[in-house]
Formats: sequence, C-alpha cells, structure tokens
Amino acid sequence: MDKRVIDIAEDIKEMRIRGAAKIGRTVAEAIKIEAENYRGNDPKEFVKDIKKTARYLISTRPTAVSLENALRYVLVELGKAYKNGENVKTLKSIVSKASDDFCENSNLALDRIAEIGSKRIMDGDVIFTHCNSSMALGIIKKAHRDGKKIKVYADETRPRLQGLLTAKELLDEGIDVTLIVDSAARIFIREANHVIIGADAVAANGAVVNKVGTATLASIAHEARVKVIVAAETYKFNPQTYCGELIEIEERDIFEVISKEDYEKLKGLKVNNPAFDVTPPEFIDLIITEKGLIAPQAAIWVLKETYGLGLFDKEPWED
Ligand code: RUB
Repeated sequence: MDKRVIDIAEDIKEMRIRGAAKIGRTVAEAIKIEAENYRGNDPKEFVKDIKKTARYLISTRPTAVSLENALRYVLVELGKAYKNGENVKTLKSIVSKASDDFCENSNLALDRIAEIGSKRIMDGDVIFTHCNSSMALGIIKKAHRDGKKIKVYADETRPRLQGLLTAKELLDEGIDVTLIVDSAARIFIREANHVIIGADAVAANGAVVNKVGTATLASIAHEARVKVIVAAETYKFNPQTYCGELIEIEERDIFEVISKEDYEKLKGLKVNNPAFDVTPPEFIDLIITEKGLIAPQAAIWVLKETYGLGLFDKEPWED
C-alpha cells in the first residue's frame, strides 16, 4: 500500500483529519493516490489491491458512513469497468475520475446546504450547535454573510473539545458566539430558536448518528420546543440500515476521558468513551440535504433515490 495512504489512515484514526464530510473526501483522495501509484498490469490484481486499501481505510473510523459511501462510489464504478474487461490504465483513470466526482459533489453539497439552510434563519435568531460540523457551520456562516444578526451557543463537546474549534471558526467570521460546558445546555437552550448540527450517519428510519451528546441536546431541545435541524449531505445516508441494522458506534481510547495518572490511582474504575450517539427521528424536525429539506421520516426516500431498493448481497470492497 502507498505510504501516503497509510499516513492518511493514521491521520483519520488520530483525528488530525476529522468531521465526516472531510473524512469522506479524504478517503476518496486516498484511494485515488493508491490507484495512481499502483505498479502492475494485471486488472484482477489491481482490483484486489484497491479493495484491500478500501477495507483498510474503512477500519479507521467505523461510524462515519461518508467514508464508506465515498469508497462505495469509487468501487462501484471500478467494478463496472473491470467487468467490461478494461485494462489497468483505464481502471486507474476510472478510479481517479470517480474520486474527483465524489469530492466535487461533496463540496457542492456543502454550498447548497448552506444556501438552503440559511433561509431558515431569521435576523436576530439564536442558534445552538454541538461539536464541529462543516455542514452546520456552513449554514450559520452563510446566514451571517447574508447580513443576518445571529447569536450562537457552542457547547464544549467533551472529551475532544471540538466545540472550541467551532467557537474559533465562528469568531473568525465575526459571529457572536458563546462557549458553554456541555452540561449547561438546558440553561441556554431556552434562548435558542434552532439547534443546528451535522451528522455522521443517517439511518433509513431517520435516526441521526452524530457526536456523543447530540441525543441529549436534541431531547432537551424537544422538551423546550426548539427546532432541531440536521445538516447532512446525501452521502451521510447509510444504505446498510434498510433492515434496521444498527450503526456501529466507535468506542475511543479511555485516555481521552481521564489522565493515565488518575486512572492508575483509581484501581477498579471502568471508563467508557463512545464517540457518537443516536438521536431518534422524533427529536429531529428537519434534515437539510443538498437536494432539499426532508422530514427525518423521509430518509428512506433519499436512500431509495441514491441506491435503489435492493439490498447489496456483497459490499464492493469485499472479495
Ligand atoms: C465530528 C462530528 C460532526 C459530524 C458532521 O466528529 O460529529 O458533527 O462529523 O460533520 P469527529 P460534517 O470530531 O469525531 O470527527 O458536517 O463536517 O460532516
């Protein structure tokens, strides 16, 4: 495997590259690097190498479905060309083009979601956000650029403090932003007009997987009658959820939560560190995709439009 692909995988695992949309585009670029640098002339061996690289990239972060969908997009195109008997040179160009197309579509989705979503924000609105989602922040920044005066609450998002990244990003744009600890959400939610968040995955039943703490925030918002808006490109919709299969929730290192020193002192302590949680569709008012607005219950429609009705017997990266 190309050394750069291994470095990219490590950067994703260690969260130096993070956020689902960015991860999706990065693995699309990584598979292109692997294809372009492949040495050999046997199409069968080439496909085998690309599938192996895809499986390796998928193993880095199991929850963000845009990672799988990016590879699915590229490998489906590769599979068709391979079946048509194309040579390695052509297969390489197919991988390159599919990778570029995926990245372009994802970037266009970011702009389109910002455009659609910002229309929901009124002058004077207060917005609550969680973690650091490029799609959610795209909406907030666009509303600000359109001249709407808005105020944002960003929660810290323990344990990795992505909320701080959000606060910095919004401050740099000149947006009025207040950072709060996660557990203060119920105090400030009453001031908010909307909660706007991103997604790592959307299931067929409209449940949204996002950074841990999202489900609590959405339930508090629901109780306070504050609208919960999810900004998610269609690559976030998970075609493996047709049968209600649960999405795997990444469990991260416990030392993100507690120092080694404290842990060693507290003999017998157990620590869990799930990176994401699942918000049920009842707590979500709207999902904004690049194709338009949908109720979470219509997620199945997006999946059908994108992948058809059939279930895959085999994923394109399986041998
Ligand atoms: C990031 C996170 C983001 C989603 C959506 O988690 O949960 O809300 O990935 O982001 P992590 P985007 O920091 O663990 O990657 O809208 O940019 O795809």
